[in-house]
Amino acid sequence: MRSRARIVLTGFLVGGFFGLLHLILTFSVPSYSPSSLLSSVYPPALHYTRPDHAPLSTLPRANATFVVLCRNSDLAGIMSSVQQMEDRFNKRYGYPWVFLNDEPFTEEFKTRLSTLTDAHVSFGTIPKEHWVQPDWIDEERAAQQRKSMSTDMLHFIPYAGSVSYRNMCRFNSGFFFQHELLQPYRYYWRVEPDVRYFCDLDYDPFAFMESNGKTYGFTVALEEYRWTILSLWDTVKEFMKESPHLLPDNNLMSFISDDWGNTYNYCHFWSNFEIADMDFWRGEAYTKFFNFLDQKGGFYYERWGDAPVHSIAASLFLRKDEIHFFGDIGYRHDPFQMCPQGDVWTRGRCSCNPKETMDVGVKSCMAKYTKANLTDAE
Ligand SMILES: Nc1nc2c(ncn2[C@@H]2O[C@H](COP(=O)(O)OP(=O)(O)OP(=O)(O)O)[C@@H](O)[C@H]2O)c(=O)[nH]1
Ligand SMILES: *[C@@H]1O[C@H](CO)[C@@H](O)[C@H](O)[C@H]1NC(C)=O
Ligand SMILES: [Mg+2]
Repeated sequence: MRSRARIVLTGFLVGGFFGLLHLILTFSVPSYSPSSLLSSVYPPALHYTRPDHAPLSTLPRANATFVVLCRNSDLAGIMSSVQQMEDRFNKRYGYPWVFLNDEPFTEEFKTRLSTLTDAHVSFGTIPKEHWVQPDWIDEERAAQQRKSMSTDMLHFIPYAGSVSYRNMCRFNSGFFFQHELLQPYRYYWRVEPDVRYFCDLDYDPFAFMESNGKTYGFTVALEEYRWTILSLWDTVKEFMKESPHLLPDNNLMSFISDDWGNTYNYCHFWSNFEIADMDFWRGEAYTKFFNFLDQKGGFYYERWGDAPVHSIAASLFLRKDEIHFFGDIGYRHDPFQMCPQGDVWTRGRCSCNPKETMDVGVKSCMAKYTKANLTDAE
């Protein structure tokens, strides 16, 4: 009896000690910092540093890179996207990653992203003049517009009051491909935080673009919120009148307009996924087009998105055969997704619900794309 009592007592003491320790650790450290606490618990060997010469795939690669624009606060979401891309495709190919931010990336961000791939990774800060609202924008007018768009009770306009969102849209429209870290490359695949890649990719889409003469690739085509681009099409028409020679005959005009260019039907490619050729954005037609749009101020007075801007340019300045629908790359960016159909779905071992896909539905523009793609130039 006595010894059992002692065991019980010891149990209480030991349990109490650890319980107290737990309490102290949980509550008595108000500025609980995971990294400092963990570094005292885990042995240093667990702090991963990527070797200088990590093994890369020996496959011949296209002149291409992944590109990510994000904030330090997007860390968790972008780790998830990068890991999926590596698992589904890039661990077999070793294409480099370029991360861009309007502020410097933190050391933690860089370390954590570098651990997810064996490929070359680089981190860049965006020059101010490629990001901030230019001086010649009338801030009073822009502020007034932001206010009336965000208090518009009739239409829901996402990010109506945000300046940084507008900076982001303008940067993605006219500047990302000018960043010095992207100069060595021609093709890019844009990746965003918190997206899903549903399928294994058993071929190289960059090499596909190159060998098939493709310039712009997409997965989701849908309608844009019209209240963000009220004067965009009039501006585009003005540009077309000025520079008709930039439009090839067999372009994709009938994807974006139901009346031969008189009005915009709001169809666009969802630019959070893009596999495309930066030399197109760097070329004459797009440079003139972007500068024309930019000086109208619609990136700030309205909220022109890079998706309609890229899509309109691709549909006007490219031949339709230069645009490619990646119907085999299952992809989700909330709240929409494209899930491959038929045997493509099996080949890629896709994990998405094939019934949920933007190929169909009221807001989808895939029917229009398919029709426009089949119709010969008038
Ligand atoms: N560095 C930086 N990146 C940004 C900023 N705003 C947006 N981004 C990035 O730009 C891309 C598009 O922004 P999102 O906030 O995803 O915009 P969205 O896709 O239209 O909308 P949701 O994803 O539904 O919020 C993402 O990769 C973001 O991480 C910013 O102010 N700074
Ligand atoms: C890759 O493409 C870029 C942009 O077109 C070009 O400047 C660069 O020389 C190319 N690199 C190679 C190795 O072909
Ligand atoms: Mg997004």
